[in-house]
Order: sequence, then structure tokens, then C-alpha cells
Amino acid sequence: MFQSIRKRLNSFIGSTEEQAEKKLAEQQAEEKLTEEQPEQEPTEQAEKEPTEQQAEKKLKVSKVTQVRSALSSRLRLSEKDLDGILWQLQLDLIQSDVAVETAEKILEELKEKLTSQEVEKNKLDSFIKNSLRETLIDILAPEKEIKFLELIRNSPKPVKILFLGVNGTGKTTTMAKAAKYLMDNGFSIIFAAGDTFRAGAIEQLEKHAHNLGVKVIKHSKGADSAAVIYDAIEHATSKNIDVVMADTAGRMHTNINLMDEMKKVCRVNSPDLKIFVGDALTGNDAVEQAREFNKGVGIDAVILTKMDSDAKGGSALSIVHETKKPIILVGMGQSYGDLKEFDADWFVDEIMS
Ligand SMILES: Nc1nc2c(ncn2[C@@H]2O[C@H](COP(=O)(O)OP(=O)(O)OP(=O)(O)O)[C@@H](O)[C@H]2O)c(=O)[nH]1
Ligand SMILES: [Mg+2]
Repeated sequence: MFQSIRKRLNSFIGSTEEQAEKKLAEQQAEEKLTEEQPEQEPTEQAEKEPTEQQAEKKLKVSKVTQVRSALSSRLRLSEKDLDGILWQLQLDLIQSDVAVETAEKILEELKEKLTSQEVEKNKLDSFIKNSLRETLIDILAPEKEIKFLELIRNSPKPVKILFLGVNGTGKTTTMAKAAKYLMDNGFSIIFAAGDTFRAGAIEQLEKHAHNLGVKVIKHSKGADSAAVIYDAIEHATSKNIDVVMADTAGRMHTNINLMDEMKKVCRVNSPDLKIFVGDALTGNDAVEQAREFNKGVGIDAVILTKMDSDAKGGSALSIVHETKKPIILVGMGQSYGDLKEFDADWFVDEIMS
């Protein structure tokens, strides 16, 4: 998981450290040269001085050198020192599925942090790592943080959740996983078979419902998706069910008819949480889709699926930075238990380990 971005971030840390050490060595060599100059040109008076006095003077000089070398174990990186390294990092990030604008923002913040202060030689490693870490955490900060379980706990019931996104990103599977997660935490669930478009979609959801022991409200294929979800909400209200989870058909954001249908679903049912389900493996496409769904119907949060097979690792950074929406959950496999609340610290630890 995330091998690509991890390798490249580590290489950035290594190169920055190397560059800093090189700069420090040059700095020290220069200082040494200025100190040694008086000794190289002994004055006539010095030649006349008895050896005892000369020895005493040498001792003083070596003390000065000690003080000076203590001072020169500090350094401050400049923009020029970092230019090449940051350029390489930008290319590396883009190759790891980080969107161009997000990569640029990372570079800008990193440069600012790395050149902002003097650093002691023995603190270089932690300084570089912390600067990178803080930058990545900042990039992962949405406009408004959402903790999934907390939100469900604190919202009036029934909580109406809509899962949307393009075809095959993992909406239905993720909905089933999220249902299990909420049931494990004591909430009751009902499914709305809102994908009335794809053949086999209703049966697929019924199978998950059967496995989990959840009731499904369904109409037949081709029925009005908004009406199915409406019925499920009615049912939940009358039976005091905590959460309505509505599946929807996968659709390209460019498909005007299906986007209009999604607008109707939202208008009729006013969902509390419109979750965009994106496939981490599709990288920048997932970012573009999230942006377009947000423009079309407005999304509240993101779930990124298939993180378990994502070798690149950049999607999470881009999707939050580009949409400013929080990632609430991540899919980590094909079983019901393979879902986890997203945590920026966890993610940054993973990509920087
Ligand atoms: N490895 C892995 N596979 C996943 C994950 N989430 C979903 N999948 C798989 O992705 C495939 C598509 O999942 P679905 O839930 O059917 O996707 P969907 O978005 O509902 O698809 P449509 O209804 O056709 O738009 C299935 O084979 C899932 O098992 C995940 O987190 N990790
Ligand atoms: Mg589906």
C-alpha cells in the first residue's frame, strides 16, 4: 500500500538532509579558512616571541575555533539550496497521483517551513521530517471535519445517507460495510435500493442485506430512484430506524440525464449526508469526479475505496485539497470489516514510514 509515494517522500528527506550537510561542511570549511589565515602569515613579532608565548597564543586560537565550530553546527537552508530537490519532489508527487495544484501547494508550504529557521545539525532529520509531516497534515485539513460515528450519534433520526459516484467505485460494497460498522456500534439500519438502473443492482444489494440482516426497501428495475428512497425514509421514520442508507446507480458526471436524476433524488429526500465514493486507484480521475459531483449536487464527504491495493497513495491528498471535503472512511479490502474511519495522522504515518 502506498509504496510509490512513501519511497519518494523518503528520497526527498534523504536528499534534503544530504544537501543540508553539504552546506554545513562548506560553511565550516570557509570559517576554518578565515581562522587559519593569521597562523599562516606569522608576523615578525611572533617570530621573535619565545616559544612559551607562542604556545599560549595557539591555545587561545584553538579555543576560539572550538566556539566558532559550535556556532557553525547550525545552518539555515535557502530557497536556492532546495530548488532542485523540490523540483524533483514535484515530479515524484505527480507520478504518485497527487494533482498538480496539490503538489504545488505542498512545495510552497514545504519551502516556507524549511527555510524559515536555523537548525542545529543534530536536529536536521527531525526538522525535515516534521516540516514535511505538518505540510501533509495541513493539506489533508478539510473545510469542516466530520467524524462519521459521532455525526450519526448526534444527528436527529433517521439519518439519511446517500452514496454516489461513478460506476464500479465501490458504492454498494461500501454501503454494506458502513452498515455493519454502524450496527456494531448499536445503530439500526435500513437500505434503499436506489440503483434502479443497472441490471442485477437490486439483487446485489439484497444479498448484502441478507448477509447483514438488514431490511431493504425496493421497487422494480427502472423505477424512480427518488421514490424508492422516499419510501425507505417513511419506513424508517415509522419504525424508529436510526439510519437510512441509499444506494444509487453509478453514473458519469457527464451524463446529464443521470445527474438530473441525482438532483431529483436530493431535492425529494434532502439527505443529511451525501457521500461521494471514489476509487483511490483512479487517482486524478477520482478528484475530477468528486469536483464535478460537488458542483452538480453538492457533496458533504468522501469515502475512498480500494486503498488496500493503491500502490501510489496520492489520491487522498488531492481529493481533500481540491474539494475541501473531508474523507470520512476508507475502504481497505473486500470484506465487511475492511472499512476504517479516516485519520490524517494515520495516513501521514503510513506514507512517511
Ligand atoms: N480491494 C478492494 N476492493 C473493493 C473495495 N471496495 C469495493 N471493492 C470492490 O470493487 C468492486 C465494485 O464494487 P461495487 O460495490 O459493486 O461498486 P459500485 O460503485 O456499487 O458499482 P456500480 O453499482 O456498478 O456503480 C467489487 O468487486 C468490490 O468488492 C475496497 O476497499 N478494496
Ligand atoms: Mg452499486
